[in-house]
Amino acid sequence: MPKLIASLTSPFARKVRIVATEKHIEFELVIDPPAAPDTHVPEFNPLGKVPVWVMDDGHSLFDSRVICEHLDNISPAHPLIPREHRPRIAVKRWEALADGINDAAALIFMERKRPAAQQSPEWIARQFGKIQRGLAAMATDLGPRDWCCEHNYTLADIAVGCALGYLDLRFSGEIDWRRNHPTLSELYDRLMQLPSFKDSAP
Ligand SMILES: N[C@@H](CCC(=O)N[C@@H](CS)C(=O)NCC(=O)O)C(=O)O
Repeated sequence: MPKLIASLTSPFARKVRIVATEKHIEFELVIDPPAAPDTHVPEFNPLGKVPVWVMDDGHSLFDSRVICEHLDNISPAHPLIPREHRPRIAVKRWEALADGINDAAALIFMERKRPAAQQSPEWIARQFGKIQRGLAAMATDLGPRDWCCEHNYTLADIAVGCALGYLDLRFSGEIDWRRNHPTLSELYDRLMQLPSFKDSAP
């Protein structure tokens, strides 16, 4: 059985777990936080990041975008990335935006773990700017629709949901995305009805 090396808080790993579940692909979840001193993650991903998908022949795949595309291709269940060029690129753009919010959020989280004197408030503010602009762009692009793309549930919704969930985990009380962007709040509530989202909540 393939293995997913992950941490339980990683929004990128959550995206992969949700995709695998929607695609009915079985896997063994191996929890290995990459910042732990005894982590084995670099043995599977030279970049030392999770998620990593280890196939039955021992070949490993990273990062989450590559893994999600792989999973969408190997199972016919519930297509999550359109095959046609324009809608496909639209889904990938949503994913890039949501993942970019996660990158900025993770960087702030790590910066704040450094001794106070070594932290850069300007750099933290720069990352917050990416998150706030990213949220505004997602709300604008979603408009009044139920789902991000083509009126269907796709990888775009999964990626956005994982970013929103991660903001709740790291910045609840600091970034009020639900009040500022009610349509994103409705989208997240809709996603949290799905067992794949409920079961992977950080
Ligand atoms: N672009 C990567 C990002 C993965 C990533 O940043 N993962 C974080 C956990 S949320 C990590 O492993 N960080 C450890 C490190 O950067 O050393 C992906 O989509 O998989």
